Amino acid sequence: MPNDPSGVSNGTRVIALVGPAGAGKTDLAEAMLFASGTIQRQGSTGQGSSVGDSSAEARARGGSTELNLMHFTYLGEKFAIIDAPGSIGFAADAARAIAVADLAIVVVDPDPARAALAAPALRMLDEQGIPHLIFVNRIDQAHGSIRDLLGALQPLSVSPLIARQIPIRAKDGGGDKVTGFVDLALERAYQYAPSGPSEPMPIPADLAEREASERTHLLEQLADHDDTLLEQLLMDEAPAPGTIFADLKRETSDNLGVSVLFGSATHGWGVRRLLKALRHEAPGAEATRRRLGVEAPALYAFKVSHGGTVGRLVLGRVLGGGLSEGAELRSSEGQSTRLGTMFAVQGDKTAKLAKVDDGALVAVAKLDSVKSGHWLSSGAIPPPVEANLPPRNATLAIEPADRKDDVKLSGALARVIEEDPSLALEQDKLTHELRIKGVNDEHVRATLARIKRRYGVEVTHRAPSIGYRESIRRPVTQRGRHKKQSGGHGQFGDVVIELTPLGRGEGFRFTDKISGGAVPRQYISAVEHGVRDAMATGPLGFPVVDVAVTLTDGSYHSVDSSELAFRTAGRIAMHDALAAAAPHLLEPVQRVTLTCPANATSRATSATAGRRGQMLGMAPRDGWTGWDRIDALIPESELDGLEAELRSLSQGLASYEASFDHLAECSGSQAEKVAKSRESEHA
Ligand SMILES: Nc1nc2c(ncn2[C@@H]2O[C@H](COP(=O)(O)OP(=O)(O)OP(=O)(O)O)[C@@H](O)[C@H]2O)c(=O)[nH]1
Ligand SMILES: [Mg+2]
Repeated sequence: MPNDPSGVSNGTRVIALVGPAGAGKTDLAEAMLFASGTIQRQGSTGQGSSVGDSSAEARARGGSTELNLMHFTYLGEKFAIIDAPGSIGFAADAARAIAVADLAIVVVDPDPARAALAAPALRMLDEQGIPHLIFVNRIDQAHGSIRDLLGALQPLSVSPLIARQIPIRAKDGGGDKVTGFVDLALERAYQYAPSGPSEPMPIPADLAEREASERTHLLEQLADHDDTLLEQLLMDEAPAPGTIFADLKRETSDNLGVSVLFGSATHGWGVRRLLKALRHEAPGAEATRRRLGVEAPALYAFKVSHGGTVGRLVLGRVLGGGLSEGAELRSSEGQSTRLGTMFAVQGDKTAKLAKVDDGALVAVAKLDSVKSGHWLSSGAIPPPVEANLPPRNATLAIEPADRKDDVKLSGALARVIEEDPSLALEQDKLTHELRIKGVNDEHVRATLARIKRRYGVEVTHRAPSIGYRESIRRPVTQRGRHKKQSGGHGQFGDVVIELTPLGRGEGFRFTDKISGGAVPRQYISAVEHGVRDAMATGPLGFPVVDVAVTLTDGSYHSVDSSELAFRTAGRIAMHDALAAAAPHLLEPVQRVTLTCPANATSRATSATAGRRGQMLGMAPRDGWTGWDRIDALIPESELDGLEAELRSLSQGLASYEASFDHLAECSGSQAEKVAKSRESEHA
């Protein structure tokens, strides 16, 4: 994509809006569409009138539940927006799209106490090397100082933050409010207008001194990466505006510094200044093409959507050159694929396109073999794109409310799972439960609501059964006899087994020590079958593990013995042996790795202890300043609600990953509770 001499690019630049839930990303997208003249009225998410968040789930929640795609032209420059959901449960939806954006705007709240909420977004952008700015939104509600906010944000960022504006304040009743800003690069002041562009004004006299010192600081920050500017500053020469803007552009595109601007999405304040910054400073598709290693015109599929009226659409970004409908491309899987009908996306609206520009976001129909995360290319397939997907902390056992909907439900599940990489489905081997796994409870419930709305399938759900097991304490020798005389042909099987406990995790062992043909060869495996039958449900009602059975003796009848008779004898022997062998309950214990900001660590530790957790260790989180990592073992039955508890004690920031570690003996009141609920289930 050629850049013209003004440094302005010709393709479409993609801007991702990221940051904490409720910071105002979707409203900022709306404000950008309005300020650029793309829409005639500015709606808002608060009133359910925005271009973004058009889905029923997002409207009901009052926050984004999936990414929103939009595009606009500002002063002849083309832009596309990826508006990401901030809430952790829904954030994965935009992860792949953000990874291929040219620039991200981290939208934050002005309250310094809420700065930490921006940590995950800043961290992800730094790790993936995605150029970014910070936009401090809700400046209409700002009470603290921007300096304090920057102080709280700086430790979360690898690169220095560059304050680009200082607020102009006016007394307002008891406190004061922000009524405009001084732009430090331009050295101009603006007063916010109730609607429409801010108006130029002289720099207020009482701000002159602060302006001068903040501007000097900004220039010194730039001089860290510009020796010529450094010399000019040392010589007390005033740098040319062109130098300053070129440096600011480089700071952003090379991830040397993070510019911070502020304003208000709902009032449209500071939005035009932000658009100008994008126009002059946002890197274009060419830089992203290089970052991702794209060598020929290609399409990266960042999401599959089944939500619209046009059926299955692949949402993607074009890089490395424009593409036309019908173009012959190769997929990551090596298949040759023709580009289907293409659409531009504006919220929930789509418009057909015959060809797309370099850099554009596009929705493509009839790409059935293309999945989210795949590349399509006219040349070499670029390397896989790394995206940041959260762990799945919530599981629900589900079934259709109406049995007739079984097939409909599997179809619906396949679609929502194809759309959302943070969902997964599993069938539990023991309980045969169908389980849906998602990031958190809210995420899974929103998915079930979507299934009902779109596909008309009502789903009932409950907490998944815990995989309890049982084992024994005492060795036992036991005879099992099955004898039936009913008229003609009878049934006869007779075995003696020794049942002994094994070590944890050793499973099951069956040994045949029959000598002299007490049990004929051909019936031995039937005896083992019978033993296994009895192990499926032990005396406490759960599958039996970690036992050894030795077949030592028995007898047979030349006419009446059969496989079935010996299988029954084996089952009887094992059933009685288990009951006599001091059975006990085993519960699954998960190894849990928990991460949280350090100010929440002690509360997270007590939450762990309160759930019968055993602490394994605690250390600073690798590479995350001000965060801790806790390792613990927690019984699976205690994990229910942990995710919600952690979030509530950490402003929504703490999270955990868990995986099965071992089965542990469970006794006392805990075991009684489990046995009781098992009994009532059986009743
Ligand atoms: N006062 C004020 N309210 C705002 C401003 N920007 C957004 N809001 C309100 O804040 C609420 C959340 O805004 P959204 O744009 O939905 O927030 P978001 O960042 O998209 O949130 P998620 O989609 O959940 O990540 C809405 O009620 C907005 O109307 C602002 O500048 N000032
Ligand atoms: Mg939103």
